[in-house]
Amino acid sequence: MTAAPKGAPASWHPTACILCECNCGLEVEVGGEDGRRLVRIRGDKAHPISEGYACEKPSRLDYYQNDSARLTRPLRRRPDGSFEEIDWETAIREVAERLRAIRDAHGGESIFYYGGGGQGNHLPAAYSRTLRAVLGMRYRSNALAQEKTGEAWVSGRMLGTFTRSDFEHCEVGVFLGKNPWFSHGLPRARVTLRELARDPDRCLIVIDPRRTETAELADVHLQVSPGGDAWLLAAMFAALVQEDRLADDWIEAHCDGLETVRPHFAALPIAEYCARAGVPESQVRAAARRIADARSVAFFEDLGVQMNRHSTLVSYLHRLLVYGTGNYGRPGSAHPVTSLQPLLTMGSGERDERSPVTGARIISGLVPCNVIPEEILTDHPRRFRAMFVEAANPAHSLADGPRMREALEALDLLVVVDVALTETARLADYVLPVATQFEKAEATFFNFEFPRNAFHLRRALLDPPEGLFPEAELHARLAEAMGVMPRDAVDALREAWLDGREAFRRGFFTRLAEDPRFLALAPVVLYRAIGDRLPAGYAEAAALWGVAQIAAQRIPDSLRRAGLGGAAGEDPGEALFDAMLASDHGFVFAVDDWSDCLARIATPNGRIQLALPELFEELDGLAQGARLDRDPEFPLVLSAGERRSFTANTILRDPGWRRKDAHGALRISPADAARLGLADGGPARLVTRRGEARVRIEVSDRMQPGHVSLPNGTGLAHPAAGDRGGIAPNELTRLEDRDPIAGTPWHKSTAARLEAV
Ligand SMILES: Nc1nc2c(c(=O)[nH]1)N[C@H]1C(S)=C(S)[C@@H](COP(=O)(O)OP(=O)(O)OC[C@H]3O[C@@H](n4cnc5c(=O)[nH]c(N)nc54)[C@H](O)[C@@H]3O)O[C@H]1N2
Ligand SMILES: Nc1nc2c(c(=O)[nH]1)N[C@H]1C(S)=C(S)[C@@H](COP(=O)(O)OP(=O)(O)OC[C@H]3O[C@@H](n4cnc5c(=O)[nH]c(N)nc54)[C@H](O)[C@@H]3O)O[C@H]1N2
Ligand code: SF4
Ligand SMILES: [Mo]
Repeated sequence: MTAAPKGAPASWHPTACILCECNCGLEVEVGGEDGRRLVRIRGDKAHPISEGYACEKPSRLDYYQNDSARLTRPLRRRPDGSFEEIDWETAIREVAERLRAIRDAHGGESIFYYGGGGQGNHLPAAYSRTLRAVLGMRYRSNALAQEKTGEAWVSGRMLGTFTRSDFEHCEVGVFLGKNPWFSHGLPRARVTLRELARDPDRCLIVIDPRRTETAELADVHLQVSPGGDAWLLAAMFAALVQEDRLADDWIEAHCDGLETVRPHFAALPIAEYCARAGVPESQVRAAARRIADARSVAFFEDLGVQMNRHSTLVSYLHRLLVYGTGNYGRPGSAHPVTSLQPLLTMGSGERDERSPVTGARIISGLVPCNVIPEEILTDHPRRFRAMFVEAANPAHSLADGPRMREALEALDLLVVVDVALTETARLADYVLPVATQFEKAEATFFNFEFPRNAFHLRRALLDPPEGLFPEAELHARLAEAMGVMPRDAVDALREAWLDGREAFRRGFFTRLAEDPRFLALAPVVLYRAIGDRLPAGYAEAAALWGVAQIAAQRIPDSLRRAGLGGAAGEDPGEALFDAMLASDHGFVFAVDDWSDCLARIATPNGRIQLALPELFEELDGLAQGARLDRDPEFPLVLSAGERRSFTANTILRDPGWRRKDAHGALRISPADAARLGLADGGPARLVTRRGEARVRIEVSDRMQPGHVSLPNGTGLAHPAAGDRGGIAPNELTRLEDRDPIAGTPWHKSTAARLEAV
């Protein structure tokens, strides 16, 4: 099955980077002594989106593939807390039995699913659907519910659909709490940024308290005070309202509610708000005018505001600027996303679903991450009693690490599916190790480009080591152990596949018509039926056959324009699936047209809704908060978790991978360092309301006084870590520091103080 059999001469193989959502196409030379090393890595010129681009990180991917501490056997926790290795038969049987027992005693709703994929691996989420459906696991979450759910809520109500922006063609590009020079998030980020910065007719605007690498390139850097964005954006929109610079005709043609919104800004004291935001009023007004006058504006909001105070309100204010200036639906502006499989479900808010214990708003089907411990640590009858964690590390990545660990330990059952003995796996009752992302077919649904959008199914580069297999196999075995795998359907579909797609499709849909519950089993049935009949290295792609059928129903025109399913007698779903299996370098699956964007506004009346009354109280309340009150005990604002050159969430665990900043230093302004008597490279004690840590100081003139920052993804337990490795940021953050609407954390505004040691 491997593309590079042991002992064969090394050669280049197409795959993708798994370290951020861009998933740049890569070519990898597999070799080394044991034939299992990722020896050399380069950008893949044949990839339709990244076109040969890659940043500095993927050259270190062998630290992921060949981690010295990789898990090799299933582990079961002993009563004394230590682990013992068990065989797979025992592991699968016991996990299935214990999950079922909890379901029988307390209902499937008491079993919580977390994860399903990180930056490179979304197929586990497809296969786990079976487990979730069979057990009736109603509640789930993942990392999106600590960053994107506020934005999704706003976007859903205003537009009924999610949007991204066209930075390649915009006249003005605005980054709000985002540092794409290091975090990327748009294709070929550094190329696009440089082009934008170099062109005298275009304008790059960065809103960030730090003078980031992106800000250094910018024409305009609005160096907002940490957490001051709501005042800044409110002032910008108010300037447009008061100077009569909104795109009135466009608004009248496509939007509702301006008359409800306008009074909240008509008399807003712009000077006061600018002072609170820490940005000169003249600069704020000039930036607002530049946006209003531009032919097209692209916006990107990210963690600097999404993990901060007023985050949902800021997402709203940001969109008022976008729609208020008509920047939707034309080249260089915001556009809808044609997804192969939506990552976030959207609604215009008619359903109000709540978590069982705390009653927190569930957005896009995801329970807010910050309430998870409170949904466990209680005697409430509907509490979560068990958790199935897959491809995620919540004990490290979610707010309040100590409380999260306490919650995970209080569960009746914790099952963790991972490649490494993570902070979360250490607390599990069962740890189920799986094949890495280079040992199975994988893909992500981070497909956001427009008007051409691409998908990349990667083939396995290597066989997994003896005794390990992918999540697809794991979920198939769990279904078999629970006695729900319909053997007859598997056998019939296996046969039908040999008779051709027509017969296969007929067989599948006939079965589905007879029994609608079959849909939930489809992922593992498909894997068992056709996994081993797909081309070598693609077995785990089986479930994508189903994804392709659904996409063919949902976006037939986009597929057809991409050349899929347009020919007479050609079925679009089959054409899409075939293209997946035939495109080692990725392929364009959707071609859209800017002229269709307005028709894709998915609110009930097809118009953009500018008024979100739920947010007006918080908006008006900004007037009272216009003076900055800092607790004298915690006078600093800590950004707990920033993207740097060598950070990649917790995907690479051995700190040896980091070429720079191995210690994950705390960055501080020269003025604060001098005042506190702290030296560059020296130690200090960092104290927050939640915890404290000994940090290493990096004095940096990129920081403004009062603001300090720590990297994200550091402080991992690893045998090679020694005294390196840095601080786990969530030892310092709190659950209650969260957005009132979306429950997203305020990691970027953690109150802190520093002491000399
Ligand atoms: N190198 C690297 N790249 C990554 C990742 C990684 O781990 N490492 N992770 C990926 C993931 S999962 C994500 S979600 C993205 C996130 O990508 P980004 O959101 O760009 O990441 P951050 O560096 O966490 O935060 C962005 C900026 O917010 C700024 N900020 C802090 N406080 C404030 C504030 O009050 N207001 C404003 N306006 N800005 C503020 C910070 O100074 C920082 O420059 O990156 C992805 N890319
Ligand atoms: N304080 C603070 N906290 C943060 C952030 C911050 O800025 N500040 N950033 C947040 C953000 S934006 C994000 S996206 C989250 C990310 O946090 P998480 O969603 O928890 O994910 P990752 O750290 O990316 O970890 C992915 C896990 O998948 C495992 N893995 C890798 N490959 C495979 C595979 O093939 N199969 C399986 N089953 N597992 C695999 C890895 O070993 C790792 O344990 O962190 C968040 N936490
Ligand atoms: S931009 Fe992201 S996906 Fe591309 S090479 Fe860098 S880390 Fe990997
Ligand atoms: Mo993220």
